[in-house]
Amino acid sequence: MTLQQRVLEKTTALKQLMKQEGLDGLVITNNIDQFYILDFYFYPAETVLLIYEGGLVCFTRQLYEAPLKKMFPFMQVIGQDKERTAAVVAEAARLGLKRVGFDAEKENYMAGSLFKASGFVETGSHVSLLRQTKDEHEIAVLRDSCRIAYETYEYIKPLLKTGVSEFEVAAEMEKFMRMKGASATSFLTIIAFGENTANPHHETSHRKLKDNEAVLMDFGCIYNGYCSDITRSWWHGDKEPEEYTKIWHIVDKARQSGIAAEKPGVAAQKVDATARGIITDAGYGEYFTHRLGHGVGMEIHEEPCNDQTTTAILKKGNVITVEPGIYLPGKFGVRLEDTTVITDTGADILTRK
Ligand SMILES: [Mn+2]
Repeated sequence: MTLQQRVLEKTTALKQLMKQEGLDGLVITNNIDQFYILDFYFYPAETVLLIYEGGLVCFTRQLYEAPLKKMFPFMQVIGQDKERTAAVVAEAARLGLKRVGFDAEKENYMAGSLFKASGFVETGSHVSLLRQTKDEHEIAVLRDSCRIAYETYEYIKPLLKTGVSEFEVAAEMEKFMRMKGASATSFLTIIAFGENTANPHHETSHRKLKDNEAVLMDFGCIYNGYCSDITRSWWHGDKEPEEYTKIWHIVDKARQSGIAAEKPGVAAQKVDATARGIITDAGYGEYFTHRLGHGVGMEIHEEPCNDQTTTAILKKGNVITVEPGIYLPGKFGVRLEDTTVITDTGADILTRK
């Protein structure tokens, strides 16, 4: 599929959603949403897209005007370095648009106030809704991104020697991912040794690895615009405590049961409940202190979320993590995480070779 066809497919889907809500125009100011639609990365707050039945208008920095016109001959490009919000309002009036929506969740207060004062209406996140369901092209890219993360784990595991610091390990992994073509990490790489593994959101530090202690790593990369997310935990040394082995296997069973529960039509809440049930039944419920997982795509945390209160129903093309954990304060913790995609009949693990 050409870039033009992909843009057309996405704008057509958006126009469908706009129609359902009685909108004849929609402004998109979030740069990741813009990246999703155009496959072109703008920095935050430098571009506004206006979609309407008859076309697509892009208000952006002067320097992008010529290259964008070339890339997207079907798009009207207006290079304007200042007062873009007012220009969008003026253009909507010139086009005779009656009801223009803006994303109330993502809009910043200043621009949102001006849009509202100009008669634009607050709407939900239409682009976020589309982004929840990944198409074949997106799944292929996510598969590559997750494969790189998995290969990084395989690469680094034998290199973890006593005396190495959490920072050194993180740096080595991040270099490996960049060499594989990743543009960045998908979030701050978490490397935890010893008692640090009992803190689910540990901040990587100068702490050095000692003999016989727990290791936990939670990381991912951004590859061609899409994020990966993986967590692995293991014992460094030959004197693995019985309790560590025990909780590792409980968490692994919870991870496998969660993934086995995933399929189209199933409530995301039920996937959380299935995995959580394994940990609770084993007597460690109070030590699993976070949600089971979250959607992954162009951003590391997207919908649908995999927790105890969500009303989301899983659909083919959703990409979500399953990441149960048990954290024993002051001692050690185990978390095992895979990124998965919902298929016709179940779920596929993406964080693998
Ligand atoms: Mn995660």
